Amino acid sequence: MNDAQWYPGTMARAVDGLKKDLPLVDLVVELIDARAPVSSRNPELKDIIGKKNRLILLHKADRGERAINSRWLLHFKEQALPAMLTSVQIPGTVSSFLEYLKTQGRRLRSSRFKRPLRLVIVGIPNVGKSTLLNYLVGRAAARTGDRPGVTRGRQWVRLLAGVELLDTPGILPPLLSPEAVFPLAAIGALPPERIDRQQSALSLLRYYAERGMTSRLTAHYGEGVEGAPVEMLEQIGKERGCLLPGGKIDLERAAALLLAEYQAGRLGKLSLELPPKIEGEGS
Ligand SMILES: Nc1nc2c(ncn2[C@@H]2O[C@H](COP(=O)(O)OP(=O)(O)OP(=O)(O)O)[C@@H](O)[C@H]2O)c(=O)[nH]1
Ligand SMILES: [Mg+2]
Repeated sequence: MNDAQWYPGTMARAVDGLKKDLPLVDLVVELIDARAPVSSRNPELKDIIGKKNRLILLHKADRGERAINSRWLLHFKEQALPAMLTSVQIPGTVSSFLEYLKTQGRRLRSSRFKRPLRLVIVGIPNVGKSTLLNYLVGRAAARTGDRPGVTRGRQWVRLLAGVELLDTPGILPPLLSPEAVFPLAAIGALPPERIDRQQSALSLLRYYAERGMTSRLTAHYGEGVEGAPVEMLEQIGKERGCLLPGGKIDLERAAALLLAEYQAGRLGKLSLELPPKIEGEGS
């Protein structure tokens, strides 16, 4: 599938907008999802922004596993890519980000440019761009929503003395490789009509099993959730009363419920992608 096709129009406009805005900014903040740092990045961004400074925010860090979040940070460090963990649920992380901006702003002011640091936040749909912006600005400067593709307009906002933020839609298309479909569906980055809920739910259940974490599911849905992924989904449907007329289990509803509960963080922290092994680390 061509990734330009899956979000027609909106994506092309967002990328064009970003290209126009780039000459105005000093720093591009790439918001990615800490649970899926591979799939939630746009691989073309590097070429789009060229030599411009970049900072990666592994956002929604509250939803990722702490140890894995830290390993991802190390991974980006090893690639010489500046990165930080952020979450609007963990205020200290946003303060650290602001400190970083303050330092960069000071650096720019004392350089020959003598002007504020200007930045733009970009990221794939639903990664938390508007929420973070609202949090930073401290008022509802941008609309937020739990559906992809909500932001439309754009504006400059003054974040700190010497730091200005451009609120663009900044929506980048993720690359829809076969491996990316499940993590992107699980983090809510795909339009609902593009998601095969049952497949995504089965992938999520298989992933819990692979990670040896099915006890999370039994703790939440009951001891009977075991066996192959489809059996687990059936059991979840049974436990939650997802039944079709005639008493058959409504797997579609069970799948939607599981995905919604994962997205709402009700199943605990779960990182969906693991960083490559770090040198010297045990298995
Ligand atoms: N757990 C958690 N949820 C967050 C965080 N930041 C944002 N969210 C939630 O993520 C969802 C999407 O947030 P938005 O700010 O609308 O995302 P966006 O990137 O602007 O999305 P589009 O405008 O559709 O591209 C909302 O339900 C937010 O409440 C965070 O740090 N942690
Ligand atoms: Mg938005």
